[in-house]
Amino acid sequence: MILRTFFGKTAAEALAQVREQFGPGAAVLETRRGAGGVEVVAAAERPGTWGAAAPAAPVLAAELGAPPAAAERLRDDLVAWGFSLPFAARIAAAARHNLDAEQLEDRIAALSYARGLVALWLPAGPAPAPAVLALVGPPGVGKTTTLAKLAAREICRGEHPVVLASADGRRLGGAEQMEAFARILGAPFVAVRERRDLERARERAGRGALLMLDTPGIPRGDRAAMEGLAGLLAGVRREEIELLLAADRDADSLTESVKRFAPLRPGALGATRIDEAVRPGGLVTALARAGLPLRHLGTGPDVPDDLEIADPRRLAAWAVPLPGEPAAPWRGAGTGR
Ligand SMILES: Nc1nc2c(ncn2[C@@H]2O[C@H](COP(=O)(O)OP(=O)(O)O)[C@@H](O)[C@H]2O)c(=O)[nH]1
Ligand SMILES: [Mg+2]
Repeated sequence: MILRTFFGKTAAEALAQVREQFGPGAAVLETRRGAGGVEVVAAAERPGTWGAAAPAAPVLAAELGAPPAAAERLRDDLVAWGFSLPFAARIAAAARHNLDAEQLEDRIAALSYARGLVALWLPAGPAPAPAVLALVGPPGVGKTTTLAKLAAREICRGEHPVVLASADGRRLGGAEQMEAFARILGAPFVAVRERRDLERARERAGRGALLMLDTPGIPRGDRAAMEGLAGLLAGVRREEIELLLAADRDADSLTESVKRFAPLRPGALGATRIDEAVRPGGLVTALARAGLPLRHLGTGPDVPDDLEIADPRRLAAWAVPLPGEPAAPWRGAGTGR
């Protein structure tokens, strides 16, 4: 998606530029009056192509001025579901500018619009075929469990040889847990202590194999552990490193985790504990802020069943519940509907 700011002496002038560059269906997210005129923030998937993917036919009907009560209600609903206030306000502003007054007043129409926008804002994308998959994250987020789920599936699919590896020498029995699991699955196992071990394991696995690496949880403030793991992963490509986030945490804690794990250069995100999240907007806010593609969802503790390939539309439907809709798609998950 492309976000761009347009300037004009009047709102009409700025909006004409939006239409010219982004096509007739561009989504206007924000309109601000400045000293020299009007500033409009607009979004499109690609210039001129928004129309095909827009969640609702955009009608630029709203006037500049105080937000109507219906937009405030939408914002407050989103905040109650865990979305950060600025993120909820951006969605409400977009709804205000792209829905007509009747649609905005209709709670289901307004929430459906918000849901569509959230799905568009969640970065996703097909996973490249990696040679390595390393899961990283805070202690207890579900790295070992998620790797076990993924490994069981990969081995069942049988498309390529799988080697399991663990760099978790930190937690008592950390590596043994993965080793025992490898034995159950009949897959080779390698304990990895340093970068050389990882290189040797890759050589041993051979071309076309997938090396699945479990890593130790890095607690807050443990810079030495973070540097050690960064060194170990230095030869692994970004898209082969997936940072796991626990969906039952709030937006700010998750954003802090994303920042803290940046030295490991994760190129993708996964979310666990979807089934435990009461306010799903926290995860969605953090994902949108991070701008990294979401790959996997852990939807419960069971190996290998509670795992999904992330689908932004399904996640958005979970995060923005509509009144009267059937229960959340994942066991125990979501807010009361
Ligand atoms: N409810 C729920 N529990 C999970 C999920 N993923 C992992 N767990 C549980 O979280 C705990 C920690 O998981 P573990 O894989 O050891 O975390 P690690 O320290 O990151 O390796 C275990 O009790 C798992 O069963 C999930 O998606 N949902
Ligand atoms: Mg573990």
